[in-house]
Amino acid sequence: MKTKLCLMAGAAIAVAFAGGCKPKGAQTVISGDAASKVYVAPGQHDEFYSIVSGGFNGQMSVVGLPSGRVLKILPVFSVHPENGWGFSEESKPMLNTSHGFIPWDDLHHIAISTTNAEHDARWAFGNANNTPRIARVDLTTFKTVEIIEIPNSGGNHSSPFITENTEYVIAGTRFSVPTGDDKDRDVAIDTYKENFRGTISFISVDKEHGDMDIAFQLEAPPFNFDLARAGKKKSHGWFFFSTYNTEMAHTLLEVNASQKDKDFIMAVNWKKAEEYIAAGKGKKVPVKYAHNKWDESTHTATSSIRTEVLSLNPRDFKDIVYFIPCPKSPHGTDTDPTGEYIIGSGKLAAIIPVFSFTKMIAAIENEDFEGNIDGMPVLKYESVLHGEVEKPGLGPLHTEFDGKGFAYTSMFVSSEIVKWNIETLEVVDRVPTFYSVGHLSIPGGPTGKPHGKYMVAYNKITKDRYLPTGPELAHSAQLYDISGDKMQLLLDFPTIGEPHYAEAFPASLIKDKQVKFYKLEENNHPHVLKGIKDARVERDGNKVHIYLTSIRSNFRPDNIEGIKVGDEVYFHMTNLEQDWDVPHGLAIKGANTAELLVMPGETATLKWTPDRVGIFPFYCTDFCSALHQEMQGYIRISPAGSNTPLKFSTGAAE
Ligand code: RUQ
Ligand code: CUA
Repeated sequence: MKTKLCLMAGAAIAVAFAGGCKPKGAQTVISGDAASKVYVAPGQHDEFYSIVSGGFNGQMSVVGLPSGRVLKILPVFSVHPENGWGFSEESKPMLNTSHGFIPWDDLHHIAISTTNAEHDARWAFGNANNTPRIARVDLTTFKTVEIIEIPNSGGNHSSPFITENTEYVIAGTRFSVPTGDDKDRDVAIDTYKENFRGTISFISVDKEHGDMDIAFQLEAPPFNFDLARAGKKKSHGWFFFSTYNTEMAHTLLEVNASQKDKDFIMAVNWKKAEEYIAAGKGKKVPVKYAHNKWDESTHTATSSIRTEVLSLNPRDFKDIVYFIPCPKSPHGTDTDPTGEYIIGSGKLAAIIPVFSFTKMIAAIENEDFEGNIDGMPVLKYESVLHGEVEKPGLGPLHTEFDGKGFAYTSMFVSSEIVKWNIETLEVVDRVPTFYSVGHLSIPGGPTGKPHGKYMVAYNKITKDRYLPTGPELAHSAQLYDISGDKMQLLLDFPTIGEPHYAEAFPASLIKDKQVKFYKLEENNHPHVLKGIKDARVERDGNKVHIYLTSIRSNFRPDNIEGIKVGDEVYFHMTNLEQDWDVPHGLAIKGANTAELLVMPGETATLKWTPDRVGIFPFYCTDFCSALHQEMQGYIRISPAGSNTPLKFSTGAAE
């Protein structure tokens, strides 16, 4: 995405602003008090958690602010050798899809759960862009606990965004695609306008437990849906989607999707859609998608395939969808903390339009329309407009808010952040970023109650900011103090993967709610061991189950014989520890998989098919005590068909 976005401005802008990605005066000096503002003394905690998308590495990282320290990398649409995620038998189903096991995706956006439009930080949601999925991470365990695949979608970029009480997580398709059965989908690409469809999925979230379910899908014209934001407070009940390629081009979009002067923000009255669904107006359509859930009690994921989705065509109901003209190929669309203003950031536009929710409602009531798309009204730009921010800079992408009446917009092409007054639309400050900035993140920034104080810019191009590391350089995050009138750059830190969006919230919301260990008596894994006396080995045909315990600092059993080449060996390891921060690892020579890293009170399974005769050591990978290096064992592998008797020693029984 790096250099491509820089060029995306199309021929005209590319010529006019070539080289515009690197601002002048790039070596700006940081004043002396900056260091003390980000200094978190040894033993002290950061004030905010920030959950940062990993982009093409498929993970989320957890970063403390203001220090910029990375606290954790958590696998979402990725495998993670560090803890065996996607390698253990229990976690593999989390990455199942209707296409089979997919261990990677491109994660762009984070949504932190809210109640009354304020962060409650119970869950973090993330999108898979490539093979459309939405994940939910539990913020008491920092574990991915649910992944739902999105049918009838291609390029799940306009997601996940949430409504103010986390009633719904939405997923809008970036690439429209033909839907329906095989013959409906096997069409010529140049029949795009007739046969391709956009879809917006509304995924309900259970209030208590967070479980997701696709409540309904809205059909939409075959535009590209880029980003979205829910209305809040006065605009609660509405959702706003930015669209581009309303030209409906299917080739050379760089030019062909930049023809029109204005694209649209699609406003959706989802409360209305909900009413129609409740009244039975949805139509069941056959689809195929996976729904994967992690069960905290069995420490195991299950995957089921669903075959139906409820679809609603807003063309049949004249009061669900309205289009607001918006210049020009808008990327971000953002709603301010009051819910009154809707900001569209046209990548190729010279101004930033700010729309008024109140005016939109009036325009709808007065039928102040300039046309329609498939029968769905297009509102008049002037009727909905609150005003335009003049000369903001070049290439506006995303806007965040500080809760004090100001908006901050990232300018990709001119590499700067512009601060402006939401009421008066006056630009009050601007600072350079190093370099081309994508998303911004202010703690609480997208909610009804921003915490202000800091802003992080996630930049696409790093150039000379860090020690070089070969052809690919670390992406950069830059932390600004926004507590005063002027934005002040404080810190520059490298990121994991390519962050797109991030959300930050006060650490106090979750830090005392962290799960410290899993209670052994509540472990319902079918292969759990409740004590070392149960440690054993059992053969079942060519399958061998090794029931293993780990506790500082031994494995039971630790000497195992009678296993043969060609056997399928399952290590079911239960970590018997009941104390915070004492995982044990398990690694076996020659196993074609990652290690296991088993949390206290948890059971996990590693599968191994030994391919040769010999003695195979296994050991604990996590330095768990002074006798960690003693935490080891041996397995003897005999030739296939040999009759070495099954034998194991647990220390207890002998
Ligand atoms: S994107 S840099 Cu959110 Cu994928 Cu805007
Ligand atoms: Cu257990 Cu090292």
